[in-house]
Amino acid sequence: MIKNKFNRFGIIAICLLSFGYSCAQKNISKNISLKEVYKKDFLIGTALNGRQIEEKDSNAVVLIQQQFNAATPENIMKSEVIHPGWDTYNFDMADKLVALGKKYKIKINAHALIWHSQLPGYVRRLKDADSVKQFFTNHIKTVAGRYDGKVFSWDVVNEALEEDGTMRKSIFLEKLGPDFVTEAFRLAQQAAPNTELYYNDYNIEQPKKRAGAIALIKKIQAAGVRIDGVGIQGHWRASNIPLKDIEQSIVEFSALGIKVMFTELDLGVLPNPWDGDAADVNMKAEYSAKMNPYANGLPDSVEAKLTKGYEDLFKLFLKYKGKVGRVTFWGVNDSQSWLNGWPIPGRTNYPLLFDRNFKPKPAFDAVIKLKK
Ligand code: 9MR
Repeated sequence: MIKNKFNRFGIIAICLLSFGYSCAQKNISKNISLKEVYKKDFLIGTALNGRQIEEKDSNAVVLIQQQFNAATPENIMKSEVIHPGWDTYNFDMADKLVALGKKYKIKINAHALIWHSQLPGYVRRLKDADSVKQFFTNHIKTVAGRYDGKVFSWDVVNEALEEDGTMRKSIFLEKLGPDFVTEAFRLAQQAAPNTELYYNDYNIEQPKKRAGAIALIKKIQAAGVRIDGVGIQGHWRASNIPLKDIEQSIVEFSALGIKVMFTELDLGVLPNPWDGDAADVNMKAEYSAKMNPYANGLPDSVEAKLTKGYEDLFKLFLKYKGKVGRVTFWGVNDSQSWLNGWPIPGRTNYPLLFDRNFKPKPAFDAVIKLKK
């Protein structure tokens, strides 16, 4: 009898405890929200892939609406997807993204209007300057025009610079000359008068590339063309975040009278086959188990580095909250990150604030704590 009573009591106690635990779990995601905590400081964004835009990934959908008030399409507005033939446009996914933004009150940053990468095959094969010019003009007018006022902002030109600050040797530089950046903004300004217009690139916090970006932005401004902001992508390594350069960049870019955005933030924790950080999608290296050391989980010491990295960065972003307009993570959770496949395919990386089970990581807590 006594034993039975104890059993019953024990079962009730276990139920109460687990009920409390699941409430606590819900509270983490229900009540603590990055976008709420940072709402007076800057927008908090995420990159969205196709499945997330179509709301096929229900766990992601929960986080997207709770945590973010800005979103960038990871791939579906790039020219190879949205403009697959000379006279053919595919607006299906971009329209769905705009609808998602409306539904969850998420500001959409469209990405990327003019970019040398992920171009449709027919553009890569163009030989004469006139045809390239025609594609360039039609593309900007049609795509930016369609989404004017429906998206909040555009990455008008993406990655037009080399590491030394000179212009990247792309099809646009080769066929249209160095003024193509100013021209892209001029056309975007006409097609999308109600949309903010940004220049976006990686490593532009680095002094030489930053100087190139500043020269580019000044040139656009000197031509009387509108540019509203600059996006520093922010693909860094947790163990090597260039905080001083980032701070200097916020100061120098904002002195040009434009907003500074961190547009593709992720902090890789895996060994890099080369020195330095980059985000050039054409760079690839061979897989080896040695280069994938955390396939079965992240050691506490590395997790701590990641947490500290995010804490340092957000401290800096908060210091300049009047100048920083948005901080966007390049993915909702670790499983989605491009860093699992680049520069070495098939690795397990941990660069974001939510883990593979959509649970907030210690780095999330650290970022939230800065505001408590
Ligand atoms: O995250 C994107 C990945 O899914 C694509 O395969 C890749 C292809 O070019 O592009 C990735 O996003 C890039 C972004 O559009 C521009 N900056 C660098 C990003 C990471 O490569």
